[in-house]
Amino acid sequence: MNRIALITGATSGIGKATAEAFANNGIDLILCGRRQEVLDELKVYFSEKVKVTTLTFDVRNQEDVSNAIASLPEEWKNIDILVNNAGNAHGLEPIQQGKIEDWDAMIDGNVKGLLYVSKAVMPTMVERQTGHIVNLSSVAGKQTYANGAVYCASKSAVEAISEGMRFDLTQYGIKITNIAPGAVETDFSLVRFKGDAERAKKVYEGFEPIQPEDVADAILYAINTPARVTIADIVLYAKAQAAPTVIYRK
Ligand code: 8X3
Repeated sequence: MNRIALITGATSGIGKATAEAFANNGIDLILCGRRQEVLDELKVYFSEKVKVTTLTFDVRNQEDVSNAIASLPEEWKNIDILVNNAGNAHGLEPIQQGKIEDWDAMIDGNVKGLLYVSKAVMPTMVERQTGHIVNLSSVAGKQTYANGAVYCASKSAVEAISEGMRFDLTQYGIKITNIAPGAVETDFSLVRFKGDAERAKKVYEGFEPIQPEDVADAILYAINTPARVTIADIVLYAKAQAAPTVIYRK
């Protein structure tokens, strides 16, 4: 029987690339996102390889998260792999100029959203004494940078939650993997800069950024190790990147 993975933020970027990598490895998919039409397209596309179902919710809405996951039919309930990928950056400015709505979006999505989804999935993993939770953190969670206080704080929280989950869930045979990517070329910067495509483009100019497929590859490695091995933490930098804000451009 195929393993079952639930992926949040599956409609684009790292989430979508992870879905592709999992489908190519015969892992059935529960694709979660906010855009129903994109989820429907992906369902058709991945169904050629594996079984696929979709759930439409915003991770920030606890009731929707809990209802959606509870609505899964019996054959989808035994989730083997949870990929907590949904998350975004909103704004890049000194903290005194930060916008409350941006702070709320980052804390609610990157931190509380991850908790809401995990809350709905962990009990069955504990009951079954097996499972693997992959949390998408960031190098921003390991090192704070100027103008990024709240985004970095939200990803620091993910780091702490990954560690905490490992303390609490290891005894139930559940593996926790924390993945911290650096500069990945997705719509991350477009969202951070609120649709300013010019500014977003500049982030990835003059060097070769990580591609979503590279992160998916790391996730695939982590979930395919022998049962005796837990990959606790993976940090990925672009080759030209030495720290979150140190990138050697040509
Ligand atoms: C995204 C990576 O370095 O832009 O999480 O914060 S960075």
